[in-house]
Amino acid sequence: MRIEKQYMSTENKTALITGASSGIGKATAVHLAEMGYQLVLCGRNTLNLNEVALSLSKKTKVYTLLFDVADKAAVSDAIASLKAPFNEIDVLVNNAGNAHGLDLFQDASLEDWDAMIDINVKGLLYVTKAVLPGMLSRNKGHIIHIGSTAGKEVYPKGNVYCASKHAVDAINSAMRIDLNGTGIKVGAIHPGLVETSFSEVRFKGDQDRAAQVYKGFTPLQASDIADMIGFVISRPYHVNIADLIVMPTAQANSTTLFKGS
Ligand code: 8X3
Repeated sequence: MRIEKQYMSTENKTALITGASSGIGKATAVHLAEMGYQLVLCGRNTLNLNEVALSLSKKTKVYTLLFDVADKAAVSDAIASLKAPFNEIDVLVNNAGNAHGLDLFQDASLEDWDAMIDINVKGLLYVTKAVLPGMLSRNKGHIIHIGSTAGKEVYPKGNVYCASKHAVDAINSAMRIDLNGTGIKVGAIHPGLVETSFSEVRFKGDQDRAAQVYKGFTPLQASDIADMIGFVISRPYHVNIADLIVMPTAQANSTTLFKGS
């Protein structure tokens, strides 16, 4: 049987990336601009977001949307405000997400838990719900969730961060069932240790503690995950990468890491 290969052309295609002002989101913006996508870059940090947008504007059409993914009304208003040529989203990269704290369950703060559930879970749902109607009306689109190895297993003191990423894992699987037959692809990429500002945010600005996380081995870089996203969205139409776990070679799982190489 001959399977017709329908590679996704990027001509006039638009990708919307949340958390695009730094880390994996920023690297993804750079990578997708290279691939020829038009970009809608979303974030909360005006200065950083504009800087990314400006640097990519020589390569492709870029539009920025400033909103907090955890603010339901702001999310739907921002997505509804998109006009041509940015209003037909072909690829949604649900990247915005953070860890707040690394504490025993009994010591962790409710504020940290709220932040992780609001951003990592509710934020992802709000953005997806706002983007989906357009994809459904066109019977096409590709949604990529950035999960985590913390969504596949739990580790000491990871409690609610791990729970939030397990929720992303469940949402990814559930959406694939409910959207089956609509023509929309849904998949997740689950990174292990990636050297970004992730640990600095988790440890509330403690740079020394954050740097320790990535010492003694070669961690992934944000560009490694951007590269994976580029791969996933450039498969032929009949191929959907549903779930992809990516770790540094030195990492076997959340608690097994070979340091000293
Ligand atoms: C990032 C990976 O191991 O710090 O989500 O949770 S980990």
